[in-house]
Amino acid sequence: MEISALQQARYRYQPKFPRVLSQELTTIALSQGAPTASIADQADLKALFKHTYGRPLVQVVSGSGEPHKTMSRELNLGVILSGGQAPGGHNVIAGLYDGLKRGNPRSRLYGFLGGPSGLIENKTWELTDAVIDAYRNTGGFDMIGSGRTKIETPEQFAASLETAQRLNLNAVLIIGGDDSNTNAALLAEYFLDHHSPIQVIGCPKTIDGDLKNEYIEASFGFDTAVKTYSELIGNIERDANSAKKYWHFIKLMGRSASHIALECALKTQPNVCFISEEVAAKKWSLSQVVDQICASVVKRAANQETFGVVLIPEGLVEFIPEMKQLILELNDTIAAYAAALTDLPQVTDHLDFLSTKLSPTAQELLRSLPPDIARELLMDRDPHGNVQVSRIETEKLLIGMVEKRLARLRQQGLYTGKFSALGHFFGYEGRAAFPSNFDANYGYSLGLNAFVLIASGLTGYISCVRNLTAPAEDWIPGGVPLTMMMHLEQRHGSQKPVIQKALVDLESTPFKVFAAARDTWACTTSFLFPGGIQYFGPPELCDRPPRMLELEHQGRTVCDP
Ligand code: FBP
Repeated sequence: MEISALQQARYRYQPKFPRVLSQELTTIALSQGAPTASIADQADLKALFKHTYGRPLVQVVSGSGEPHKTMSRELNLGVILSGGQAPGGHNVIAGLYDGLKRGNPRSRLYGFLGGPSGLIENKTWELTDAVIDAYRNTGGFDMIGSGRTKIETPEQFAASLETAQRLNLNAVLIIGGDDSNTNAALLAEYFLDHHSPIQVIGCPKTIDGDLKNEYIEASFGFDTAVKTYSELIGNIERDANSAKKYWHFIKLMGRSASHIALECALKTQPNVCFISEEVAAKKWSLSQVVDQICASVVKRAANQETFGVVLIPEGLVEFIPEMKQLILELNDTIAAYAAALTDLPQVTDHLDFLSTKLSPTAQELLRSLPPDIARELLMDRDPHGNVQVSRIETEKLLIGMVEKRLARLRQQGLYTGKFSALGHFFGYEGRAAFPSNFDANYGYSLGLNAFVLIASGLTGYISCVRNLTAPAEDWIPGGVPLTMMMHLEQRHGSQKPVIQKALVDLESTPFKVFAAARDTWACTTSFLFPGGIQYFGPPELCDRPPRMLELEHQGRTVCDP
């Protein structure tokens, strides 16, 4: 197979990782903090996770005294990539593999093919030096594939245990987002409940950036995805400023949370950017969202600037109160009438059927939406019960509404400019890019650290590496009990234990920095052109972490568990 020049060069890149993980593995140890509690619903979660609830935070430290023989045990491990692609995933596997072989060259690593279904259906591939070397520092998840199967039925749990036992596994590493790590927690608990010593460890993956908290500073993949989108946005800004004839409406992936939109806004300074969490907090209606875009269009037209850029987070519609209510009602109704709906052939039949089950306000809104958007709202939920927001064309909905509003303003003599808009959706472009140095280093460190957690006998933990704005050598590896990040949530019509999604905090420094600048960006042309990801060169250009992380960490010191 032909290999590009960049891929050849990236094979030679040596990921950087925490200093403590570079020493002889048998000399490192784990320090433990106090017992932990879940973020809410403690009594319910304690009852659901009898074996794994309340375990302490741990940190990898230089050991003293006796060498830790568990690090050099011969082990069989399995690894799963779960959910959407995120740059750095192959490096997590490479880090896990290198740790495993450093511990004991006879140890083995199996990749489960196609995501969690590979575990259920016993579809594996043994990962060897040749396989790992072919994927070091590359994007995508094509080494073993991924999938969104949720392990939820008793049969699926039993089949997973059977596969793990048949392969004589000591542990499974699940690399995924909030839902997949919830699955890791459930599987860890299930194995212990069935008297199996097989361990389960999770790893924070997602371009969306919504798997974070006090201990998980970021998920891997976010940095590369936002740098890729920001390059494209900057290029579009420059094109817009050259041609001076288009408004570009750019929807950005990221599910419910607006971390991607916020980071891209900080990097590119567009004319308008919505943060869904603010829309929800201020209860802006769809019409108020449109007002804000029109205000920028009108002001800029008065300065002869008939062009601009609007950033729209993928999940925006879920946060506009009237749309949110409609989606909630649709979720519950679709779950309750799943069987009846499969018998209806046409989307229009679905619309008619569901309309009769919704509240009058929701019915009215559903009928008032352009037919394509109504159809997109009815599409299948993903296996975790989420609306597939990436398939709702919010950019087109907003362009249509802005056009109508501007026509009215023109009739009223309040606007005289020209408005021509183009819609874009950036999502898949960023999920499989060559990982930035930050993601290559972070992914590798998370994988190597996961090996240490496994070799130390832990289960029900997520691999965690902190202090990420410092040079990689000073990063702090450790583990967080998965139950600590959980609460109960309504899913598929009932209360389920899940890891809480992190949304944009409107009190955070990154949001405040954005909010302080956006009025200027709305009427002037303040575009920033970040350019493409730099893989080779000075660290201040190549190794920088996400801007949001830099702003969040200003003046902060990282404490022990
Ligand atoms: P996860 O990391 O949670 O799997 O999601 C990543 C993501 O890219 C979301 O931003 C997006 O909404 C979704 O996956 C798209 O899903 P799919 O790949 O199934 O089209």
